[in-house]
Order: sequence, then C-alpha cells, then structure tokens
Amino acid sequence: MTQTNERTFLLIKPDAVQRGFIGKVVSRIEEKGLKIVALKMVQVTPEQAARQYACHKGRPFYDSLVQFICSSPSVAMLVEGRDAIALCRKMMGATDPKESPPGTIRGDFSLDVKHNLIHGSDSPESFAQEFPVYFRDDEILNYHLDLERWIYYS
Ligand code: DAT
Ligand code: MG
Repeated sequence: MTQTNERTFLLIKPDAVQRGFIGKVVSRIEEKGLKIVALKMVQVTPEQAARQYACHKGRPFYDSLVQFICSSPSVAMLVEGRDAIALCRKMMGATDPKESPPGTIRGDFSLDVKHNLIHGSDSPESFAQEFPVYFRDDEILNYHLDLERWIYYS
C-alpha cells in the first residue's frame, strides 16, 4: 500500500562526510521531493552503533562496521514522503556498490562494500528500531512543505 507520509531513517556515513558529499546526498533527497523532518551531525558512539546494527551482531564484518561508523562524524536524517523507505533504498543502490547502477548514490560515488556512503532503514520495523537511536520524538518537525501540491498529484 502507498504510504504518503512514510518516514525513513538515513545516516550519511563517515566516508561520505569526509569526502564532502553531505550536500550531494541531501540535494538528492530534496530534489526527489522528499521532506526532511529531522537532521543533525552526530559522532556515533559504539553504543549507538551496536543498537543500529544489532541485526548484524556476530557477522564477520560486524566489528569493522562498528569501528568504521564510529570513526568520524556522520549526518543523521529523518525523511518523509510517499513510500520513503523503499524509495530511499532504491536511491541508495545495493549494499555492494559494484551491484549498484549509475544514478544511485552508491553506484555513482562509491566502490567498496564497507565504504558505501549511506545507511537507510530497509523496513518499517527497522525504521522503528533505528530512529530512536539518534532522535527524540521532540526533535522531529511536523510542518507542511508548500511545494507538495506540485509534487503529489493525488
Ligand atoms: P545495507 O547498508 O545496504 O542495509 P546491510 O544491512 O546488509 O546493508 O549491511 C550493513 C552494512 O554492513 C553495509 O552497509 C556495509 C556492511 N557490510 C555488509 N555486508 C558486508 C560484507 N560482506 N563485507 C563488509 N561489510 C559489509
Ligand atoms: Mg541494512
């Protein structure tokens, strides 16, 4: 079912921040017509990384993933719009950038599975688990985007 007001959690990872891609990523979200309802720069702590990536605990790459995500600042965002979860996953591209077509964030700007620039929730359940790691409810802004009547036909 189409969810016009669906929210997703995105994290612009340390490699993207270090490479100067905050603006590029945020621009793609804005240009698509999605609404940013929360955004902040964060230094991810090992505790936050463990909560965000709880589902990967025990995998061979888990320790290096946690170390990487804590290695330098990131940018955490909540984004709202029609089918935002699936749409943002599509805009991100596949986990392994070599499987990501040009036009996606990972496909255009990265080539390594660990340094793949961006995290995005992959389901409503993962969104519900991930966003409270970084945002309190009172940090999420409810506002009307005036351009929406030109973005959504119905
Ligand atoms: P995604 O970030 O596309 O949701 P995921 O949830 O399967 O991918 O994995 C989380 C992150 O872990 C991923 O962005 C990069 C890292 N990762 C996944 N598989 C990996 C692998 N085989 N080797 C190294 N890092 C990996
Ligand atoms: Mg994932």
